[in-house]
This record gives sequence, C-alpha cells and structure tokens, in this order.
Amino acid sequence: MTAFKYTDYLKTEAQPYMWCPGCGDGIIVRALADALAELELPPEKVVIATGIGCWGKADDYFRTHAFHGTHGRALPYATGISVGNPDLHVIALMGDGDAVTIGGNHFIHAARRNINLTAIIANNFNYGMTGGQYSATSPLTARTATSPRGVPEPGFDVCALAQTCGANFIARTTAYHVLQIKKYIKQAIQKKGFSLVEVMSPCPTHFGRRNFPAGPLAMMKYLKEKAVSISRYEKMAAEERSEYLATGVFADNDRKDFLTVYWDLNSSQQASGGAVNNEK
Ligand SMILES: Cc1ncc(C[n+]2csc(CCOP(=O)(O)OP(=O)(O)O)c2C)c(N)n1
Repeated sequence: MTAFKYTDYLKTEAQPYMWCPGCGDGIIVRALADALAELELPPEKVVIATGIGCWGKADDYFRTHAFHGTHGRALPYATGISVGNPDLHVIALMGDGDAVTIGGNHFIHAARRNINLTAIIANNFNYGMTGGQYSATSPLTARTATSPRGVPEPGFDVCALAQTCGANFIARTTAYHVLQIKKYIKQAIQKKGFSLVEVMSPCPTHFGRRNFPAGPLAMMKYLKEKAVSISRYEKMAAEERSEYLATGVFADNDRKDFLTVYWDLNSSQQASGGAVNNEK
C-alpha cells in the first residue's frame, strides 16, 4: 500500500483541464501523478519545469513545486534546479516544439551532459497552442496549418536524437498505452542522469482535423494499432517501418550524470594537491 495517492499531486480544484476534447495531455498528467504516488515521492521534493505550449501548461495541475518559463527553455531551468539542489526530483514537461524545435539545442546539450532530470515530451506532431503550425517532429507530407499541401521536410525521431546525445534512459509510448506511460515515467525518474519519455499524444483540434478526417477516435485507433515494440519494428522491412511507430525502451544506461562527474573531477584535483585556484 503506497503512502501517497495520485490526488496528493494534483490540483483537482484547477480542473477541468484547459485542453481540447480528445487531447492526450490529461492522460499523461494522470500517469505522472500515478507514477509519483507509486514511487512515494513527497510532493515537496518534486519540481516540474515547463516552457510554453499546451503541454507546457500541465504544471498548473500539479501540487508540487513548479517553474513555468519561456518557450523552449524548460531544460535550462530544469538543469539549474537539478544541479543547484540535487535532492529534488526535477521533471521537465515539454511539447515537441518546446523540446526539440525552438528548444532543440538545449535538448541536445542537456542529454549530452546527462543532467539528472526526467524529460516528458508530449509529441502531438505540431505546435498545438498557436494553431497547429508544423514543428520539427511533424511527419513528412503531414498537413498542418503552415503546410496545407504537406510538410516538405522529414520529422525528427526524438528518441534517436536523445540516444545519439548519450541520454541514460529513453522510452517511447503513446497516449493510448496508459499503463506503459506510468511504467516508463517511473523507470525514468528512478534513473540517475538524463531520462526521456516521449508520449505520442493526439491533437484532434489541429493535427487530427487535418490528417485524420474520420475524427478523434481514428487518431487514437492509429496510435493503438501502429505502435509496435522495438523488436517487432526492427524485423520489418524499411518501407513497412514508415507505417509504424517503434515503442519501448530504447536506452537504459548508467553513464555517470553531470554532477557526479563534476564532483569526481573536483575531489581528484583536490586530492592531488589541486590545480584549482580560486585566488585572483
Ligand atoms: C520565443 C517564442 N516563440 C514563439 C512563441 C509562440 N508559441 C507559444 S506556444 C508555441 C508552440 C507550442 O508548441 P509545442 O511546444 O509543440 O507544444 P503544444 O502546444 O503542442 O503542447 C509557440 C510557437 C513563444 N511563446 N515564444
């Protein structure tokens, strides 16, 4: 029996959510609250850092510490909080625009440095809050507000990017796979270093309307049917792969996180007589 309930982390009085009907963001909020309760993390030890966007508004619903900053900058804030107070569990909530479009450079370097934090990206394949413009994860040929005839450039694979940068934990699932979201968030929080959970989340109002004319349910059904395990995905022929979404855990490493390396370097310098000289 856990000492905490998911409602200990949620401002239920702030509900109903501001998100559109059929949006996946509320599902991720509940999964995160469940994960925090099951890990029995005291709410005062948790900090949620966000930038701007629909998913960036999620911190409004949490009864934890929160830092709501500027668009694309959730990771710099989260980095400062994590490095400044390593006792805190820092969770950065970002849309795909926030995380890897305007925030792409911060994402690369937070993962490379292996900052001890958990990034949860709600990837709805477009800029939801500002009307559905295409972002760096919008798939090639997808229709968006700024690409009515189709996106002319390929979208990022966020997990592959994080892997190249050296993140310690990387997982992808969808808003349909509710229990998997919670499971991966728990694993991510428990892992020291940079952890990423990418959740493919439907945006019926903007992306869905233009790419799933049959309606919101069709997009959820797509996520249910097209999400396949990494092992199944890897057995597919290249042309078949473009039809599917690989989901699962892509990386589970134990590379030392930034602060550990930093303190290791400092203590070894001091032990050897120290080249560190603070005198000017
Ligand atoms: C520096 C800056 N550029 C642009 C904007 C306008 N803006 C606000 S939210 C947003 C898009 C958010 O998209 P995403 O991060 O994918 O999150 P979503 O809303 O889809 O959850 C943009 C472009 C801004 N607030 N600040």
